[in-house]
Amino acid sequence: MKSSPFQNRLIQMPKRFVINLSIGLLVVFGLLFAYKSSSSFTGIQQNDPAKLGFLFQTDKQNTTREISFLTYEKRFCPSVQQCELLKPLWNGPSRQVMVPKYGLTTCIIPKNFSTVFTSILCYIFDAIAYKKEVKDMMKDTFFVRRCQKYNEIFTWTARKNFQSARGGKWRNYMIIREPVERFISGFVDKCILAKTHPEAHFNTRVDPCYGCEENMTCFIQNQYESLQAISNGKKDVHQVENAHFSPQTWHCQMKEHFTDYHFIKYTPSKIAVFLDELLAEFEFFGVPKNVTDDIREQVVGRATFHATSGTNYPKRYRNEIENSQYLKEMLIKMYYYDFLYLDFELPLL
Ligand SMILES: *[C@@H]1O[C@H](CO)[C@@H](O)[C@H](O)[C@H]1NC(C)=O
Ligand SMILES: *[C@@H]1O[C@H](CO)[C@@H](O)[C@H](O)[C@H]1NC(C)=O
Ligand SMILES: *[C@@H]1O[C@H](CO)[C@@H](O)[C@H](O)[C@H]1NC(C)=O
Ligand SMILES: CC(=O)N[C@H]1CO[C@H](CO)[C@@H](O)[C@@H]1O
Repeated sequence: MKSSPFQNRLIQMPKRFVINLSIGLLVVFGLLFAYKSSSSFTGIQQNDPAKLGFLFQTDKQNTTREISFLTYEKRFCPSVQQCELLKPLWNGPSRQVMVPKYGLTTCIIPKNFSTVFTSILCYIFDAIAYKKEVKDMMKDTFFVRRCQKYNEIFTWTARKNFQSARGGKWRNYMIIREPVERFISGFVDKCILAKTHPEAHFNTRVDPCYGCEENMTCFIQNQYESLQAISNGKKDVHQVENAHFSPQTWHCQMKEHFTDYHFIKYTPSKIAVFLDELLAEFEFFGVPKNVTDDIREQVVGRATFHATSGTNYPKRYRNEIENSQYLKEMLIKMYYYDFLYLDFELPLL
């Protein structure tokens, strides 16, 4: 279980800063000078973790990543007025699930697996009651959610109503996905497969997928405009499309709480490895072995949450993206700050 290297770096920052202060400063000034556009250069905008030295925390050995991000930022965001990148860390929804008994929490970014994760936390929240009431945890879906009324909250401040049994300490998980993979999976799930799954309620959604059918170019244009409107306060985020395609860094009050989270990268094809790591952590924090074993048994090997993987669609759309400069640019404009803050590589243009 690794937290984002960025986060690790952040935690170790004070020490590193002391050691690397002079080198670091030289590199920073060097970079700024190299871009010699300090007047129009937006840097990462104000009020975000960049102020903590995030982007400019250049390792002497390796500035490739930082330089490539700065290059893209300069290209798509030459000034605040002409910025095509979606805003960083805009505060969208923040649904949190609390497990005081073991001092564990998670903030949920909507997507297929988040439902499963919510059920897992509900199970460990009260294993005995859960076992009695829920026969099949994979059927404890979003619309059922046994625990909803007991341990779900929607703001960071509401956490004060809960006491962690681990001396007031909380381990705050956040499950994140590679932005392009997440986009493809969301598109296939919400715009294509949903049409043939009655429980996905495609037909009762308002203007589902902007009427784009299977046209990803059409969809991404509309989705980008919709998110821009939201971040400018002109639209509400509560709509299936916006909830699933808004940047991950727009969720969970990351603007204030980025450094409080323990990030875990999730890839559906590696669910078994992922669960092993997660459940080993749970055991470390005191969750009984018979409970984690039961979770493993009920979740691994069940196909529900890789709904899209049995089809050809993900491959088809991945190819389409790889061959389209336009789609790649749109993905960068939408998810630049996800790539940056959550430590993923930008698509190459
Ligand atoms: C430098 O960054 C590149 C791209 O992220 C990475 O592949 C490489 O391993 C890094 N090198 C070192 C020495 O960290
Ligand atoms: C997909 O949508 C775009 C933008 O709306 C449009 O220009 C293009 O012709 C559409 N492609 C197909 C195959 O319909
Ligand atoms: C786990 O074991 C404990 C103690 O042996 C027992 O009380 C509990 O019911 C078990 N839980 C499950 C889910 O099997
Ligand atoms: C666990 C869960 O919510 N799985 C859902 C994932 O998405 C597919 C397709 O929309 C559903 O059929 C699953 O129930």
